[in-house]
Amino acid sequence: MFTKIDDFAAEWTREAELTARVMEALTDDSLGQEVSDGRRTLGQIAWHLVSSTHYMTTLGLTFDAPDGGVETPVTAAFIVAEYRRISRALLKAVRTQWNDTTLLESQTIAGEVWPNGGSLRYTIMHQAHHRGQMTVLMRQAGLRVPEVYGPTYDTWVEKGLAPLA
Ligand code: NI
Repeated sequence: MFTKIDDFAAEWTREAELTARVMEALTDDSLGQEVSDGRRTLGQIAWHLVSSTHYMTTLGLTFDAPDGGVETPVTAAFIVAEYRRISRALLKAVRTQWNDTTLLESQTIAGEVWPNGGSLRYTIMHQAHHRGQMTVLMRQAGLRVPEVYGPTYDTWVEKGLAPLA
């Protein structure tokens, strides 16, 4: 969990940029790529990362909801623009409405007691989880995936190295 606002701010800034870069590689056609028949699509997962960020308002932070509501938008450009807006809004809300003491305070979420600093950690882990799902679906949709935590297949090849797999 986070005990310092500055630590969260630094990590969220890095992570949000990684997420936005992945989203910027989306195309409108790719948004319909399904996890499996009839299951969630790439567009729905990308939009989930926008809309789920707003969940932090239930913990007492105040910031604007995504413009697209709960329906998954049909353009990739809209999704990434809203992601950039709401990821900045979350950071601003945390910086201006919480402090290091607030991070140690707990709230009950679905019957479980969570310190606010733990909820912020969860928000980052949850985002990384769905971002990983996105990169697999993007490959399946024929897109090139940007580097997230290390080289991709393409960047290994471009460096003249044998890809690991
Ligand atoms: Ni989720």
